[in-house]
Amino acid sequence: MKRAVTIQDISCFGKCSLTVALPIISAMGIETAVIPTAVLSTHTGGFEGYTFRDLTGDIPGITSHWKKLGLGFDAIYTGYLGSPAQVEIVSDFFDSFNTDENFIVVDPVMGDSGKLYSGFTGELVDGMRRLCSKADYVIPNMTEASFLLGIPYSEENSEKHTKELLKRLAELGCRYPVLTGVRWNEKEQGAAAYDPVTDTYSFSFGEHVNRHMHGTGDIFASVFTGAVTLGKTLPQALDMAVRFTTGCIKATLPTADEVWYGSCFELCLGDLIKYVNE
Ligand code: PXL
Repeated sequence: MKRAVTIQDISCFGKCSLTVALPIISAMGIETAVIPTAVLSTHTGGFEGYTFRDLTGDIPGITSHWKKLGLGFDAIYTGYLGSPAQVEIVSDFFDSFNTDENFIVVDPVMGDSGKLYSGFTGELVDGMRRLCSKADYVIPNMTEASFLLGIPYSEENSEKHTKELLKRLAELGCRYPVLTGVRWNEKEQGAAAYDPVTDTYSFSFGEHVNRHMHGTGDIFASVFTGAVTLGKTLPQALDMAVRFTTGCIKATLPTADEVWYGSCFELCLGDLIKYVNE
């Protein structure tokens, strides 16, 4: 059985980060170890007065215990990280557990719609940029890509712009950049990836639903990580992640009043298992 470890926060309410990654990657038939980086009463995007307990201090102890046990992982996947200090400690985790046989996915969760999430500063962006240089796959949205590249966020969304962003993201040092929130027309939304070695781009699109839903980036990154762990190619992983994320958004629409509560991905897990076995 394949084994992944995912390193991100637990938002106790408001489906995102670990409460999304753990069920999704597990449903794909992959053992999923976790390192919770913080415990929040809710995520930070849409709720007032959330609590935040930082667990950075626990990570070195978990790392050294796992090292003593001789544990290894086929995939290492990071999401929301709460502080620049935490990013450095996760970077040490990569040094301890990265091998020639496994791979690292960094979802540089930092913001959306041109803005950084609550509590994040340029120092966190700098740390994330360094973390991305150690990754095999990085999965920013358009906002995160512009912060990583130090360029102004632009509403421009065209094939030319997508390709330019991907090329520049590859220069940060990761092996394969993957960009989400790609939308060249009113009807479709999807994701794009770039392989700098062969200089090839992959694109995948689903129906565009004009409704922002919280946690969809985490859903995408979880499925993408699971698919690569199972040996799918980059275009196949991209397709599976776009297909499942689009399905989750559509399944949420009938009850989508409080979209910051997250999307109804649970209703779509059966489809995901089918995609894995196709
Ligand atoms: O979905 C990304 C995410 C994860 N974790 C926390 C967040 C967010 C986005 O706002 O606040 C705590």
